Amino acid sequence: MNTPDMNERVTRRNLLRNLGLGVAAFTARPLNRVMAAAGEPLHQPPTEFTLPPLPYADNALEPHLDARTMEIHYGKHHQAYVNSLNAALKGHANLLSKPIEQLLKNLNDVPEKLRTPVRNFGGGHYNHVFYWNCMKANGGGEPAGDLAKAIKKKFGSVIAFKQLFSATATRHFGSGWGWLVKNRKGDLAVVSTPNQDCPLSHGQIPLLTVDVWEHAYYLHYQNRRSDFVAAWWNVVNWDAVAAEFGRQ
Ligand code: MN3
Repeated sequence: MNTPDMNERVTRRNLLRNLGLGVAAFTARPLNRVMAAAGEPLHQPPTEFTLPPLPYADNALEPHLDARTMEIHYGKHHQAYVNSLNAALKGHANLLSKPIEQLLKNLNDVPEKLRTPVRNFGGGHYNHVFYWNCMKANGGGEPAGDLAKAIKKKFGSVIAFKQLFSATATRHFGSGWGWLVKNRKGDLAVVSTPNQDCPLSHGQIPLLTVDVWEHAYYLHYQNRRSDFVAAWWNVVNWDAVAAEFGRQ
């Protein structure tokens, strides 16, 4: 005998099947989003920003980045940037449907009233997605191929590059990010940005980043930012960095 819950579930599933969306769409998206699509073309532009899945488990980067830090950093801090961005842009469908990269690259095209929220919350969203993707379980080691050649050409050696990057990230005053970027001339550069500012807004292409906000390390490393950055090299996903380098 069906319980009311089961009946409801069956009814929803039939509805989705009738809409041609299938159970996969039902499980992948909140029901209200699927229901809103009823009667609309299936390939609507996105109507809000969403938190993409973390590309690994919360504890995948241990012992270098602990599970509790990852859980709060991703599930609370990153989610809050996404929520705040959506709230700030509510009613601006033309902005909500654009890729975040595009908004950050062209901040001056964003209406002045919305520029600061896009810079802060949009930057917070983009920077965190980029950061998660720069790391993996059993990462670390050395860059290879064309990326390694470019690093050696610019900085003299991989060690010299790592020293400069670590020093830049560690000495950045206050909250912010350390980056390896490609600048306007196509040269590699190590920079830091304050708050949630994104290199894309300065005409730079991000290749690698480390989050040096205290929330990124305080639970495990307390005030020892340099220890965190030193440990972080052990989870760098050099394949992802090389892919960004090759893509641009
Ligand atoms: Mn952060």
